[in-house]
Amino acid sequence: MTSLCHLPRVRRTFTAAAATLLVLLCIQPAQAATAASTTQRTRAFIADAEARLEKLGIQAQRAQWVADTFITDDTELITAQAGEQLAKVAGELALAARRLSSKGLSPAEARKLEALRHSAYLASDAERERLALLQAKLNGAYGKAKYCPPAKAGQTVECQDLAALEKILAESRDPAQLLDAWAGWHSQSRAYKADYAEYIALANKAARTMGFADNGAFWRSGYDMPEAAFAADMERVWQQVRPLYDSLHLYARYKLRQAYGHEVVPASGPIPAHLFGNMWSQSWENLYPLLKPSTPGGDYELSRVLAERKPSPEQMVRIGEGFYTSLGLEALPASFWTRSVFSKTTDHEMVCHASAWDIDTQEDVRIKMCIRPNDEDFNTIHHELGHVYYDLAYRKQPKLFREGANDGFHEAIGDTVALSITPAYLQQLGLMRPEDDSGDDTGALLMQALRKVSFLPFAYLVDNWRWQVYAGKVAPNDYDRVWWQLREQVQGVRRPLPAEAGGFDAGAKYHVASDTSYARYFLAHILQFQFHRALCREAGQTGPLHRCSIYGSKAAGAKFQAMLSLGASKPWSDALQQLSGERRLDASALTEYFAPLQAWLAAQNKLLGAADPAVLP
Ligand code: X8Z
Ligand code: ZN
Repeated sequence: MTSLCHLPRVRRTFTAAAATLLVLLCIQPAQAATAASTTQRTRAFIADAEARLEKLGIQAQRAQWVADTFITDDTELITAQAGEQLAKVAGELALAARRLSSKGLSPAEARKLEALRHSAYLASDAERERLALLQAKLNGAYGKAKYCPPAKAGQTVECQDLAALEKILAESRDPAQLLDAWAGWHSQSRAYKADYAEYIALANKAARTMGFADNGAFWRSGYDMPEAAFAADMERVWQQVRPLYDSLHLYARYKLRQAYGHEVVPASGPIPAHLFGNMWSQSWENLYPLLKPSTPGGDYELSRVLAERKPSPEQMVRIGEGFYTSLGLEALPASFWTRSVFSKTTDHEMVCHASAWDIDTQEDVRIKMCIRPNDEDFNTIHHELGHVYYDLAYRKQPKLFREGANDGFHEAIGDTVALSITPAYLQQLGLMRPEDDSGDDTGALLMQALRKVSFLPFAYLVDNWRWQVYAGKVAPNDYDRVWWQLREQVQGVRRPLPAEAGGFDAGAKYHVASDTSYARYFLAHILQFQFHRALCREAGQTGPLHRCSIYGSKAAGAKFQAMLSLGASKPWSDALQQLSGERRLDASALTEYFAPLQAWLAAQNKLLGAADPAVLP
């Protein structure tokens, strides 16, 4: 039931041979076999499962690739069928694996058996088919949604897709236009709210079959620790970073009030969601021109440079690849360049949300993106390539270990590399003139905070909402109420318009519509700073973390590659320890990275009186 943004590689397969094996393993009395032969049979079961999951997984991946890059009713059905076959077999194997003992197995074999146990299962063919169809329909509905504003007299209706609406949110400073684009997109998801509610009920049923309280509990169980401990860990780390976010929010409010006026931005309480330069107010880099420091050099914007230079999408991806190869990692396979999709097609619908694909879990790796020449996409390219390099690094592992140490690791790899896109590195690429780099780091650090710190509460709350939905604590009529309660409390952002009956604002986010877990990004935003600190150490850099770039460091590359090549063969804390010496999530690397900015924000907020609503401008 987990689908990955880096993609659905659900574990499933079932054939006549597997059925025979199950009969042997599960139905015949265990005592009839000697301990040794039982162990042998369990080993055979694992090997057989791996082979079948690999085959069906590849079929499902190919179908999904076509459905995502070419949305039609037919491709939706084909991908649903492939997904359903995989789900059926993975579920049956999971049930069988749960009846087997790991006694006598090596630690690696026991870990594989444990991985096999981790698939949800619906016994009824009809329900499984429905679940797979709903998943494909929701994904397609999100991908092709468009806002068609009412036509003005004498004009034809011009419908706007998400990319067009995002561009307005990024560039416009007209609150009415921003509000229209925001509301236009958020009104789309109501069309698939009923499908989503039905999907949740079926996914829960599948998770319950496997003994989980609900599908949220199933998701939380995938982190080598008790699920309650995982939720507590997220909360602990969120509290570590909250003061930094609060300072940034305070400073942003002051600047937004200056830009939009007191009527639009309140002196206290949550800020309207349409003003953050991003459809979900999840990353605020487009606010940089409004928030930038007045120090010299604060004027530099990568987006502006890229808009002037107009590199092709492929050229931008080649720059990304160049970073990875500078670390000593391999060049991307030739098929990556011919099979990836870098631009939005105009003759048919596609899902533009960026993703990385590992079609055959060997060398057929690809990315799918609708690349625009701006700062956000430049960073996202490095993010997607991180998935691809992780896939390539663990391709020699057995099938069941060809995964990230956990899904947060997978999301953190490319972001770790992107943390090394420093002013010094941009100058090396010729994307920054030396005279634009004043040596004062405040602007670059603020930009980084607008990407990373602003994101943390959003990443924290998406699955908080979803866990409550899965747990049955929030009925469809309350989806919006609880969504906005969390957004106000955690993010300090409010709905810019009154809520409407039948609304489904959470569904306006890709990962909700496509049922991709989101806690992974919260973990990734903490882990990437832990990885960065460790790799900078390895690269022999002793200066401040935010100035470190590991570009060109073969030592850092080798250390990184050693962790990546483990895949999921070890618990994630072992993988983390191998790289950084740490065994748990810890935001101290993030707070160390932003320490100079935290001091600057505190001084600014004091100077501007931003902390005191009575003296706000
Ligand atoms: O979905 C993504 C990636 C693909 S895994 C582009 N991200 C999240 C989002 O867009 O909401 C990256 C950061 C958060
Ligand atoms: Zn990703």
